Amino acid sequence: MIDAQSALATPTITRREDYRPPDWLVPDIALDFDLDPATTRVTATLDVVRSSAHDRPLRLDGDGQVPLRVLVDGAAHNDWRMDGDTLEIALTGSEHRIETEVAIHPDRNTQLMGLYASGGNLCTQCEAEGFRRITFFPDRPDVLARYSVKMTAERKRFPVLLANGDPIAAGDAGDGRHWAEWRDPFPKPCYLFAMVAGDLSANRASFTTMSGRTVDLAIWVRADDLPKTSHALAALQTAMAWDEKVYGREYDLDVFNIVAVDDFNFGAMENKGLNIFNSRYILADPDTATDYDYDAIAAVVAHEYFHNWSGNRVTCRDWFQLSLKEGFTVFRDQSFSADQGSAAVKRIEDVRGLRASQFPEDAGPLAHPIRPDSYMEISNFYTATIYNKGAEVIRMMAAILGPERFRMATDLYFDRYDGTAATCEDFVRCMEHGGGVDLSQFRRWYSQAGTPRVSAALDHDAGSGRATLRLAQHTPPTPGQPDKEPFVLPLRIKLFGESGATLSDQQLYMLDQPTVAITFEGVTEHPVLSINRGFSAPVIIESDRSTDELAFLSAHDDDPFARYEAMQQLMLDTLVSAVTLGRVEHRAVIEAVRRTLEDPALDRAFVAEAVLLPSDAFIGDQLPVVDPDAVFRAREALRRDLGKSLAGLWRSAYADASQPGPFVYSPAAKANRRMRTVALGYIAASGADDAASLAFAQFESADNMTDRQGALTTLANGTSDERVAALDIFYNRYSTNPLVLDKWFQTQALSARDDTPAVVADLARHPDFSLANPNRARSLVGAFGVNQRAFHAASGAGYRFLADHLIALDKLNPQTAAKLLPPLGRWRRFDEARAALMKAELERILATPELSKDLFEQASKSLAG
Ligand code: B3K
Ligand code: ZN
Repeated sequence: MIDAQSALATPTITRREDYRPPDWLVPDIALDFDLDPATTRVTATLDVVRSSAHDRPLRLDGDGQVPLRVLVDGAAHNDWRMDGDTLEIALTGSEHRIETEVAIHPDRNTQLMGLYASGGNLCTQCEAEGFRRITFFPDRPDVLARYSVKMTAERKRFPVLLANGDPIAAGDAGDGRHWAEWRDPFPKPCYLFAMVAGDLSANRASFTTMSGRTVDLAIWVRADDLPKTSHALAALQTAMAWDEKVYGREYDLDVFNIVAVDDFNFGAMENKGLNIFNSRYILADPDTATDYDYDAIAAVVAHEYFHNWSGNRVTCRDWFQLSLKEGFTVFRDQSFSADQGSAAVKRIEDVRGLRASQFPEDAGPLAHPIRPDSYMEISNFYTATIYNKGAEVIRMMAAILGPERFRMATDLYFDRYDGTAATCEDFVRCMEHGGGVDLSQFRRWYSQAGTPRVSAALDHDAGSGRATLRLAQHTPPTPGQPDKEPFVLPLRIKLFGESGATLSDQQLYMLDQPTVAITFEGVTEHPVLSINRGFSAPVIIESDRSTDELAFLSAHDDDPFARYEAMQQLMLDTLVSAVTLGRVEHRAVIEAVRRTLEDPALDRAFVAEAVLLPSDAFIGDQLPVVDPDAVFRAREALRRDLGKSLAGLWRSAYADASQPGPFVYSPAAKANRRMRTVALGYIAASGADDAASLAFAQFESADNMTDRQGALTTLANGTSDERVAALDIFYNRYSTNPLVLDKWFQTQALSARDDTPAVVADLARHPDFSLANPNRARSLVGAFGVNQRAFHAASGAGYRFLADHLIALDKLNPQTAAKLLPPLGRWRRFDEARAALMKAELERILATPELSKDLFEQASKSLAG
């Protein structure tokens, strides 16, 4: 049974302003698990302490269970009652020992929250509120307890028994069963509890910390998968060393375990000393994982590891503070990844991700500040806003403070709040005290939603040599926030002369007023404005820069991000005028791409990103009303023109990037592979006769998944016979590897072909398709939802498909269903006919009996917004 919500009842709203400290603390808890997939018995012994002089009862959260018994101080106790799912126990003293026992059913747990079965093993997921599905407890992050955990299970099926902290003892329990005991000395909130029982093998290594302690590291997977764990293990060691060097943070237990499971609601989980991962963020070898996968694995391993300090040692007071740990930890993992390869390309990828997922969120019905004020279901707030915009907000503070003062401020934060549950306000105060700055107005980033728009106009008076830059900021209304106060926007600005000379050195300008005029003296030639360099503020810049100026910056700006940005703007301007005015003028883009391809000084990894056109969705975001077909046609026309006009350059880029050699995962080799597939895409776009055979040859001869999938994607977008052959070969070769099969589904769901909606509908009936596995559901239903043209087919078939699958998935796994809803909520951005079809599907979802509160919240807000 999932917790069902009647479609008619409105779920309760939790509000930030209602926060009250806990009535009862739980300094210690002992858990005893008698494990079995069908029925697991959980005995919990809680030492509870009244937190102040009050007479309120002890209230322990549950979810679906009833206590089989309740003991207080060792004796049966009758003064308890169930208030819905909450166990309420009347207590007289200030300290008591409470013992409860429940029975739970891991193999019936399709929500994958609490204790569940995956691939024959048992594992847990507790964040945010899954612990209450395991046992009765005050399930809130500001109740920190020391855990000791005993597990007993059948030895043959579950030879490995893991929990948080350090292993204490193990032994035989008779009857083919065995037991193990673990203890975590660090008090933690229950969302960080974890336990795993399974038939697993470990890839082991060790790490010597800065103070000379040895930590035993292990990554646990199915024995067959062991060879695919070396990349993740190396990334873990690199991340541990990086956190010592950059933040002075040392690991604190004797062991650090990671377990990979196939059924997981998101990427991974930072449970203290026992991270649990979606196997897609652990398993990699050249044959099955792309460079993108390798990078993502290192980033997620680092992210979860970094949480040991930003999240675990210092945790969140309540779930409204989620960005305290997530925004900061994303910023830390982004900085880590930037240090491992090309920082410029990493910044480009991060900003592209922000624009693809966070900007639309900020512009739509689900917009919320990085510190929300209310929620119905907290699982719905693990969003791009909390994570990625949250990271941008930390990045801005780091830029304002500068590296040394930022480090002093983070030291102060870790020092001051170690072992406690803190707030975003606590963090900002540390930035102020440690950094010696006043962030009063800056705090608006925590309370106001929406993406600020900054208009920038530069005037030059040649006679006086004075240039005036007029900046104005405006943030559009978001749900519940009609009027916005001005933000503090740190903007990196530089002026170039058209000769390439620097007319004004880079400065970090703090825009904190609605409008401002900045003057530059001694500007002797026509200045070109380079603004928001490095994407120093997460805003939309609206500038009056001409095509020539953008072309100049795309060739000469010395900030690689700004250079990329100028190219993107040039492409966007070209595509938007093709869509809105029907004006097809591709010359400037073609010349800019030509210069970039021909510039020998540029890193190939950068070139491969810079020559890519903006996505359909991002082009759509620039239009008052999105016309998905017109956007697609305009983009395809420009791609074809680029392919044809620069045919020779694509061929030589392809050849240069195809130098033979064994697979290596290095920045240079990655850049080559990226360039090869980008060039192949343009060769195919040009309509060249040999494009399909070239792609097929790459597909067949590839010794790695990056090249193979790159070729498959190119073929999957086209109409050649090779497409069918390649899809079949790929399927047969990888039919037993679920992670690669996900790619097979995803590539088809993202295809630019006209028949994608029909293909996707067929794939949903494929024997390998299942909604029960979140990765598989996302690979088809999730990918289709972001394929702008296919999803928004005028018939409304795409909307119906998504709604059908969300309704079905909600019965199994509401959290994953709710995550896939946002594309339907974007109806205000489309024409009336599409908007009406989208709204009808949202209404159909809302009319579904026993809808979860997860899906109810997303659908009702999407309809209202
Ligand atoms: N903290 C987890 C996310 C939990 C999501 C719960 N719905 C992983 C992470 O951000 O590192
Ligand atoms: Zn995180």
